Amino acid sequence: MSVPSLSDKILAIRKANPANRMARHFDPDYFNGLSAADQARMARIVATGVANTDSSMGAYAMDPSDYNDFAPFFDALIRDFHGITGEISQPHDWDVSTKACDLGAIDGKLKDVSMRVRVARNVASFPLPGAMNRNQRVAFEDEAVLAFEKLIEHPEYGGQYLSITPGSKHEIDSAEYDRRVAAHQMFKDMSNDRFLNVAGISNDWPYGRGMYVSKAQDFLVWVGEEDHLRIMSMQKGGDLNALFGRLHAGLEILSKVLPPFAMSDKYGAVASCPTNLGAGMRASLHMKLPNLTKGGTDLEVVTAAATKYGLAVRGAGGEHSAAGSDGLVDISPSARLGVSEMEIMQRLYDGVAALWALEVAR
Ligand code: DAR
Repeated sequence: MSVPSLSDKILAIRKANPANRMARHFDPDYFNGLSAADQARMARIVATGVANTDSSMGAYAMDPSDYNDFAPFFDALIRDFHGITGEISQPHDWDVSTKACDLGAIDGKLKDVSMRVRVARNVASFPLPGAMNRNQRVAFEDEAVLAFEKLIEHPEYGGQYLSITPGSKHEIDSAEYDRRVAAHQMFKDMSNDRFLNVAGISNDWPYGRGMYVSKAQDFLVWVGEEDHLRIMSMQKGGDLNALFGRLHAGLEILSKVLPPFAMSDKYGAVASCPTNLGAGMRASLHMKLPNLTKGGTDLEVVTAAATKYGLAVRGAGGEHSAAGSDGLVDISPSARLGVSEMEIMQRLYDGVAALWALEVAR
């Protein structure tokens, strides 16, 4: 019996798993028309969605050039996920002074929400994490450490770099690593993620991985997670303007001391996953919605309500996690491509106001 070809496998996945966007948009005729070298490249890009048939996206770019080199495939995938039919363009607007967005003004009870906004950035001079070898991961980490030495010169961002690369002069022990993960600062062991494993993104764990954390613990940079960098601002309380302003200023400093970021004219910030293109931003907050989630037992009602306001709902433990028993959920705007940073902040503010009104009305 002949071994099924990659195309045969993907067509079978498309039938059995219609939610797998890679399978939905994979075109065997397009694939067969590629050179052998490009077929091998594309096989790595789609490997995660072939092995994990329950993927929602099912593809990761291996190099910034992939989005151009395989444009027919990626364009269809990106339009599907981001819901864009017309022209794709990525505006940038970080002017936090335009409109006050303080959740505490909606209700005093919203002053204790935990907020986080992050952007994904990759530098153009390295392959994306799925195609890096161990030396490249450590070499990139060394570049990031040099940039952090400059960041530390700014008092509001002063802090330290914590590496989990064996032998690094910034290496922390496993107890400190576990403590930082428990504090929701450091990312979890990537080698446990079946999606990232097949894509090669978690290869060489834990080499080339670490995090920068400011003294105030309100500005962090993950090094070597799903993207080269995840740059984030975090704080309790409802002041979204301060949260976003801190991220923007920190990003500006880093962009001047790091090698140039991989940016696409069409898709904005280049990311490993097509879901993270555009602003490359995920703005989220943890809030308790015990009524809308029936004490955390039911995400259906809150997800349906959130979708109406362009918001996504996750459990507070991150992607693929459940809600807390007190109804604690992670709320974030879904749109990342074709919307500016300030539009994302505004959608989060407006969406939270609407969800809170539904919560207190129950
Ligand atoms: N689980 C993968 C990725 C989905 C998007 N989330 C990211 N990039 N962290 C999937 O294709 O379902």
